[in-house]
Amino acid sequence: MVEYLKIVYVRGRQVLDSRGNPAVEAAVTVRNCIDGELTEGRAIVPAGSGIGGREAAEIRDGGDAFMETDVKTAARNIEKYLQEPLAGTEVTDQRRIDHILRETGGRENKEGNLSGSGANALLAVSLASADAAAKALHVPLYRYLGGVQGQKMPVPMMTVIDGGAHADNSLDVQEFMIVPVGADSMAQGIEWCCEIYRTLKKILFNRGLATSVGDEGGFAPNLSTEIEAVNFMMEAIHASGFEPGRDVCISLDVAAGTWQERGAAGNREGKEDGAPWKERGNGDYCMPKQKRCYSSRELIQEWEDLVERYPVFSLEDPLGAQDWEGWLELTQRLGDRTLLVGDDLFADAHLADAPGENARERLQRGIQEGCGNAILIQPGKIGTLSEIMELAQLAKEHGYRAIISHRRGESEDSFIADLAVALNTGLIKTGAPSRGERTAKYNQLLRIEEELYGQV
Ligand code: 2PG
Ligand code: MG
Repeated sequence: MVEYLKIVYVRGRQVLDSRGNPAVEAAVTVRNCIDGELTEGRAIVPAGSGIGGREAAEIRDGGDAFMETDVKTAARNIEKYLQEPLAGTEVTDQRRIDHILRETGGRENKEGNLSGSGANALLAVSLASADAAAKALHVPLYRYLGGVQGQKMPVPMMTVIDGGAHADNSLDVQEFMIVPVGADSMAQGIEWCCEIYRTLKKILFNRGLATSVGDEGGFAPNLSTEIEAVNFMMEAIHASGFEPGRDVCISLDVAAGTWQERGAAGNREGKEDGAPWKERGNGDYCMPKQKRCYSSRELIQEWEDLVERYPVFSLEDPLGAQDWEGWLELTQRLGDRTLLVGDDLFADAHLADAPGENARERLQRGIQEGCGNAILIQPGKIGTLSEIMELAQLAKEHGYRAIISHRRGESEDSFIADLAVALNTGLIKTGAPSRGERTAKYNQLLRIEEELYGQV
């Protein structure tokens, strides 16, 4: 391969995510072999809820109780372990870079640092390399990543109410979203959603409910049921002058795996018994806040009723990641009417009972067994950029929709906006139209749309 843009430095630093938690930023500097010019690319890898170590190995201990020193160590390790193997590599050879990252990161070393738990550091370098390449070539990132083909603006799946692990309110469903399916453009879709978001705020305020926001910028009122939340959304859609189903649909990220976690309180009578999930062992889903429990079968029925009553565009993780049987039944019953999105279902690498399984293998299993019809792609849960692209391709080849997604803990880095356009996934999930780390993605999408299609 002709060497044109060589990597000269690879650095890491600890920066902040949107919750004040530490995150890893990587900086990759390349030298143009023709004129000697130096260009730096950067990327910050965000973090999620990190349910009990089920997520692909970040340098954290999962969840909020992060180990500060470990994030710092991960950042330092970028230079310590990756500078040497990457120096001199052609930065446009992304596959080679990612191969080197996997080889180096997967190797045991005495400190045990980059092995396994350095996934966020590796991804940061992988994305920063692409950013450096695009900048050095003076092409927009989406075009560098997607070439001539990357031109489809995604429909935003915009969060308007937060619950579950993302907010300290009474709701157990993690995200309530609106999807402007009838909009003619990305810009119009964002405008519609913002109008509905503002209307919802007024409605909640007028009922004396809280309008403060959760981790992803959605409102976080205390409501007695999830249906109440859905009804407020429907009211806001109507009051903003849109027709539910035709103009705007509803999506939920249930994150039902969090209803099965060890220690999830509640029993079938609705009383808190504190019995840990594993000891109960009956396959039930227990809403940790509202203390209502469902069997897999009962929960499937709930989702069917919901889809019958409301214009549901998608249900993400409506069942737990180990409930393959339930997923099969749900897909048979609802798969032709709504998107059934696997997030934890497919990205739950390092499951205690399936060590070493990665997102690709889990998606392959889903495809073979007929579970779900869409995958949520959160870069932090997958691996390097090449692996993310391969996963999106695998989904596409088998008729699964792919949704590019943000994380709960985010940053101002808008890489996923460019990635969604480059991969033509047609869908992006990146929170509410509030909080700078969420609007950074929407604003970048607006710029890209203007560049591709002119002002709309
Ligand atoms: C999800 C994501 C993003 P987290 O579950 O889809 O909303 O949340 O970053 O907490 O995994
Ligand atoms: Mg999810």
